[in-house]
Amino acid sequence: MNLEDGNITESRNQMDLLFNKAKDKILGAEDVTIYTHTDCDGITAGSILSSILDKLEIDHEVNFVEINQVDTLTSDTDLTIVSDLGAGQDISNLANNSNKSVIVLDHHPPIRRLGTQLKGDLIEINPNYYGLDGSYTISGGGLSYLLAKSFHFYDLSWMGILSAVGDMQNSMTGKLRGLNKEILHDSTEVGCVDYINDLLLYGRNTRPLFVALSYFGDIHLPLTNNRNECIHFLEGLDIPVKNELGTVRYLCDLSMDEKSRLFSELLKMMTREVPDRYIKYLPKLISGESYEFTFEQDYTSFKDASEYSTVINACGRNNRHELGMEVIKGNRHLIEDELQSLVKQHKRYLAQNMSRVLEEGSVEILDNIQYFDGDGIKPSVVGTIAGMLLNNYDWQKPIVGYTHVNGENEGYKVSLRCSKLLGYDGIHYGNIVRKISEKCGGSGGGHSVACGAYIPEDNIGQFIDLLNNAVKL
Ligand SMILES: [Mn+2]
Repeated sequence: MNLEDGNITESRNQMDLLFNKAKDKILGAEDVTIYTHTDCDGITAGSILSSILDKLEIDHEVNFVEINQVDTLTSDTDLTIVSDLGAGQDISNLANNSNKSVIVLDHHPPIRRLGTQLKGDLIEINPNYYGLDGSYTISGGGLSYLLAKSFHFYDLSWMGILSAVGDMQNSMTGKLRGLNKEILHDSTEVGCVDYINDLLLYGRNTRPLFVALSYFGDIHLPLTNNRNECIHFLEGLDIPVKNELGTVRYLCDLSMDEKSRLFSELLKMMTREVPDRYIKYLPKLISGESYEFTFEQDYTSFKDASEYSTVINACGRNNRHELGMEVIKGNRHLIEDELQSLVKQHKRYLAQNMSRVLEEGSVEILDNIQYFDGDGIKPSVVGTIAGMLLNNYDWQKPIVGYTHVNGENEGYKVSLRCSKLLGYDGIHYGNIVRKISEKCGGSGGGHSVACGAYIPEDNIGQFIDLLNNAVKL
């Protein structure tokens, strides 16, 4: 195994003791309830756990839940597994029954101390207890795979890669790190995953290269949203847009030579656009590792891990988590049509709402941030749309979008996205947003360059002001 530092091996061994305990619990269970998060990582984690239990022929039910539902969850089964959430929430409702067991597999910062026991039997496995940063070393699905590994179900390892990529664990360095590398090792060993160094253009298998290029990066470039310019640019580099048969070419069709020419030109172009202090980070924005599933067909959304995660997110964000799980579990043939129309609708919805914000000029520019009132946009995609808008505006300021949430806790769902370059500056927006949202009577947090919050109705103005003042660059 090729892991970066010695400590990781010791941490891994300590975690393995718990995985073995969890394995015994599962083998002794009559039936199991699974609660997992609603995002790509959570859906994938649920799929791995369900696949384990299928193989063992143990009855189970998978439920997809939001973070704020965790403290009210209950279960009738003798074993409950909570994945990709639970570490940061009160789980005493689940774990206070003396003849029941709970396994928590979460990579988020824990609120309980290591070894905490409640009335029921609790096995809590979390990398943060062992000095490993759960935001990039392993995902919720990754932990679920390590559990599968204790049963020798190595064939599920590709799902651990899908969940890591879906959780953006590779986004800052362009490659998977920490325990994710163990999963990558397993999945290449069994031959279900290939990885190559490639350009980080989204849509390697499904977007014509000139289209992929027009969406590239979170910095505004002469190529941004300009397909004609992209075609000229490629022609200038002697990279044909179509092959001899007249079929349009995708990134995955390019030779290494063509890719390196493209890399150099993009680097030059971006160097002209950014302040000097960012230049050293540019190569990481342009190239990195891409992960492919060997058993999937070329030119489909399932070949590349990041495109696959978009499909799963489309399911999750449209409240069709079970559809995403069936895809991952290999039952795609049963839901092919439904899935296709859902993904199509999802993409159309995103494009329409993005154009609406652009056309209405709703983005307000403040000194240190820019924001838009995304009223009417579904709360689950306001962040996706903010991210899509980023390279149309000033990439040196984070962009914040918010939209109404209905239901019990009326207020706003707020999402922030910014260029990775700002993340390299060392600003952790997830932490800033968490603190400010608490000041405003809400809650929030997340990654350094992608995070969100819930803010009470009347305090949204205060939130925007505080955020604008907090991030003096
Ligand atoms: Mn996760």
